Amino acid sequence: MKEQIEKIRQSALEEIKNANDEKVLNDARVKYLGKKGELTLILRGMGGLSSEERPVIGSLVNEVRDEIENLIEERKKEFKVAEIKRKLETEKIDVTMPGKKIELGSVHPITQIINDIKEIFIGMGYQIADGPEVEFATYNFDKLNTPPDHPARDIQDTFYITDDIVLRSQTSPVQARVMETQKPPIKIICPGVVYRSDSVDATHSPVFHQIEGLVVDKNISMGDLKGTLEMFAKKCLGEKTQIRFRPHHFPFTEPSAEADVSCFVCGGKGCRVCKEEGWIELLGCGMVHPNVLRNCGIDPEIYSGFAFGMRNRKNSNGEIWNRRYAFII
Ligand code: 2NM
Repeated sequence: MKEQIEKIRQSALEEIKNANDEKVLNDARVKYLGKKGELTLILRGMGGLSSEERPVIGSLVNEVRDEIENLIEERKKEFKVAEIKRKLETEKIDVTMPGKKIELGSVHPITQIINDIKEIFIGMGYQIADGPEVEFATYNFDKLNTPPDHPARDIQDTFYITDDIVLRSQTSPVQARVMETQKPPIKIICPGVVYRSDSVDATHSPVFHQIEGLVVDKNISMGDLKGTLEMFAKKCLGEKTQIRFRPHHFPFTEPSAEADVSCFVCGGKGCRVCKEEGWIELLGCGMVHPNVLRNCGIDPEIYSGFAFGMRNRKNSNGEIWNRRYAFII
């Protein structure tokens, strides 16, 4: 029996010494010291031994068991130390390394041009106004002298929430609200998103940005309108920019006009951008219709005003490829 125990000792110690991971150690523990382990079986079989042999074999088994256990523990510690060493070597942090670059992004081109235009008008003494994008049809149409049978009110063109509530198709309802609540002099611009029932194509989007302006005071004339918009065009597109006015029609202004600017690419000679015209359409404008003033609680016998509106246009690739183009009708 002694030889058998000696054999077990030899092979157990051999296995444990050669182990190269913890699993092998655990397997060895089960194999030799587990419930059905080789050493355990020897202990169980000691019943048949003489009373002299029993304590000798018993203490030998205990000695071998301790030896095996100690070696297993020792090897486990070795593995732990090796693992820590490996981690220390592979997971070094160099605190002097530059940090990860955080991408900042940039201001959207439409926001950039809106900000520029706001600055120009703030510099001329204007205030910025805003209002709801979901708007009463009265504010979007009726107060602005746009009667119920006007084509712009067709469900083909405007998004209706109910019969009386629409997604605003222009920012003029903001101006109607300002006229109702503030006394002249009024000098405001209203930048914002507007909605029209258009399918997306190269030059259309159902959601787009608009900037409208309104001045109401005593003695405001078409001369004020022309001077203001000329100043704006030069500040926005360059001091060499020329502006011209063509008669037009809008329900909320009388007289009404459209304004073109000399092409800021070719200076007016004609090029691809201005389609060889030398001029590019910039905005719509006019003297506020007396009905509009009256509808908003302002006496047209005392006050007059001008208004204008411009919207952003996509280029033929469906993108704004130069922020100068962003607000050209
Ligand atoms: C335009 C063209 C002409 C306009 C009119 C008004 C208001 F509220 F005073 F009646 N706001 N904006 C207006 C005038 C807008 O957009 C092309």
